[in-house]
Formats: sequence, structure tokens, C-alpha cells
Amino acid sequence: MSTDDEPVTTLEDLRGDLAGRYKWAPSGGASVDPAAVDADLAAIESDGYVIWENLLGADECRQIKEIVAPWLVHPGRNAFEGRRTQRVYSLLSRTRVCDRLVDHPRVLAVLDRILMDNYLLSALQAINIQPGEAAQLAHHDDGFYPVPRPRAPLAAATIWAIDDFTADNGATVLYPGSHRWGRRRPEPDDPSLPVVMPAGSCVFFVGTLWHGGGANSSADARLAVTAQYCQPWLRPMEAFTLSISRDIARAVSDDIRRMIGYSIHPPFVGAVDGLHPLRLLDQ
Ligand SMILES: O=C(O)CCC(=O)C(=O)O
Repeated sequence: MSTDDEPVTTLEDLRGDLAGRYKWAPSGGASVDPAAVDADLAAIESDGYVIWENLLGADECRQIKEIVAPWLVHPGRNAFEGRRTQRVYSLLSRTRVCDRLVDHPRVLAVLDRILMDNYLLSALQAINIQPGEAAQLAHHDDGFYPVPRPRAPLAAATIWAIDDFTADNGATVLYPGSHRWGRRRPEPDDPSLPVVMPAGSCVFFVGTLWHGGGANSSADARLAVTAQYCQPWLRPMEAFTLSISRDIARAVSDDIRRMIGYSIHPPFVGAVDGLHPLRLLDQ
């Protein structure tokens, strides 16, 4: 598989792209001022998260709300999903209206530094927390990968406020600094805070940060969209290669296409019949 005549003595020697035709290219995150990314990373290193206010305009939030509303029908099936919470999975296979959230340059710029090249989209969901919902079980998003802590994150998440997030309507609750914890869980005395932010804002946090959806004691529902990402050598939560048609794979951006599995983690991970998955889209 080596593309040149160099001898191959370790897998490192095979790091080049599997197919010369489909070269890795920088993500849209390359357009972000490196000083802004440095500041984001410093916040993430210190606290485990960073908040970006007003990345989306009111019209975009309204559009997302209108498109998603008809699918918000089923309550959660267990306490984790939330019995008074509605979730819409696989948003990418349903609508293009959230694409801009998934491949937002600010998000990709941070992912480019935290995860390995060819990181994957692990989930894209709408989460609507209704009045009367209790606080969600605290968790960290890469907790289902059986790799002991403390450790570097294996994943990262964004939660986009489509409605204003307030202290009493279910704003995500974070445990700042908990990304550094070892085997412990949050306890009642651990400092936590609700991510109060206006609609159109986004909180980014690493997969090791403890958090959960907040209780909603207000009179209104709280709509969010969450996009989650993982290392390219892990199995994503949602099997996008199965849920997304090839027509949709052709329609999305290069970054999204790469993140839904049309990419290779060198030297072989993600190959289809021994070839680069992008060849499927040439057919
Ligand atoms: O809805 C939220 O604010 C958080 C949801 C969450 O963390 C999850 O379901 O994994």
C-alpha cells in the first residue's frame, strides 16, 4: 500500500493517504485566527469548556426550530434520554438546516487541535427539554469508551442553544475542571454551573467533562442541538454511514463528508473493499 518505493518496516511508514487521489485537506477551521483558537484552548484546558455567544442569528435559530418542531413527538425512553425530553436523532439524514452547526469553523478549529486528523461526527441530535423535566444524570460523553481516567479526551461535544438557555429552563449544567478527574463521580458539594447563554450560542466541552441537562422548572421548553465528535479510531455513537444516503453524502460540505466516514484514518481504518470510501461517491 505504500505509495513510494520506501521500505515499510512499521505502520508509521504507511501514514500517507491510502489512495493518492483523495488527499487529506485542512478543515474549515483553518480560517479561524490562531490567536482566538489559542484562547479557546486555554479555556478548555483550564475549565474543560468554552462558550461562544451569538454564533447564529435569530433567523437561523427560528428556521431550525421550525424544521425540527414536527419531529419532536416521542418522549425519552429512559431517565437518561429524559421522560419529559424529546430527542431527534440523525438530524443529518433529515435536514440540511443544522449543517452549519456541525462544520462551524470555530468548532473545527478547536477539534483540529484536540483530536487527530480525520476525527468523526459521533452524533447530531436535537434535544427539547420540556417543563417539569428533572436534571439529567451527570455523565461525561466519552464515558462509554472503556478507557480508564484520568486521560486525554476521546471525544468532544457542542451544545447549541436554539432557545435562550436560562438557569431554570434546563440549561446544560457543567462541572468546571472535572475533565481532569480520575475515577470519581460528581458529589453534591462539587461546584457546578448552568450554561446560561442566549439563543444562537454554543458551549464546547471535552468528552471527559462531567455535565448533564438541567432541570426545567420554567413554563417553556428548551431546544438545543448537540453535535458530538470522536477520535477517528473509535466507533461513533450514530452509524452515519448507514443512515445517510449517498446523495446526501454528496450534498454536504467536504468537512461533514469526511466526518461522517468518507475518510481514512491512515493507514486503513475506514476503507471500503480495500479502497478509499470516497470512491463510492464517484459511482
Ligand atoms: O441537553 C443537554 O443540555 C445535555 C444533554 C446531554 O448531555 C446528553 O444527552 O448527553
